[in-house]
Amino acid sequence: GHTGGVLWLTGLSGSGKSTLSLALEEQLFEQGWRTVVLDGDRVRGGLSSDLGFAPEDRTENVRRVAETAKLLSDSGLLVIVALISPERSQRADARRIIGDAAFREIYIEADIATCAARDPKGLYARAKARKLTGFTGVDSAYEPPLAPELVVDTASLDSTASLARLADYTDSQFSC
Ligand code: GGZ
Repeated sequence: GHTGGVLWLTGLSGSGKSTLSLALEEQLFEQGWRTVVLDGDRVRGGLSSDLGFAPEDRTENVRRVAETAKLLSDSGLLVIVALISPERSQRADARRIIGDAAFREIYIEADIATCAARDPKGLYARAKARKLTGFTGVDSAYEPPLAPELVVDTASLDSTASLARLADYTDSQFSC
């Protein structure tokens, strides 16, 4: 079995947070775990549809997702959060809301050149052409975690190895 808990995946757009979240959820589901994914892109279609990408809007987005993750984690689910959550203070707030016992900060690390080369939605191209402003990593800051519980370097690991690292860590922390 497993306990409740929150895997908080932070990283740039295109670093692999969403892809890894869904792959991990699928693997855990096959092991009989009860999981939920809270992905920024999806949260912004509903729970946070009134918010944009100004720093204060991102802070509110992070707060809402952290409060939701806490409710779900407290009822025994393994919650996988995939949010850029660019500021250290935002992630510290999430940790405070959720509590140290359940919260694990996971840095999905890929340098900006790698993310911009992947550019799955063409957002980096639009940001560089100044058709999109305030884009994280281009003209809005991303503060890398200083002491994350886990780093997954998706620029050097392939998707299978990245998933294995994340899944092994999840087992080590939340199996019982
Ligand atoms: C960053 C943006 C922006 C700006 C739209 N900056 O890679 P995606 O497309 O699919 O996921 C990104 C998503 C980021 O939302 P989050 O809720 O994770 O951000 S935060 O935690 O900072 O609140 C990206 C898209 O939204 N997107 N405009 N300006 N990402």
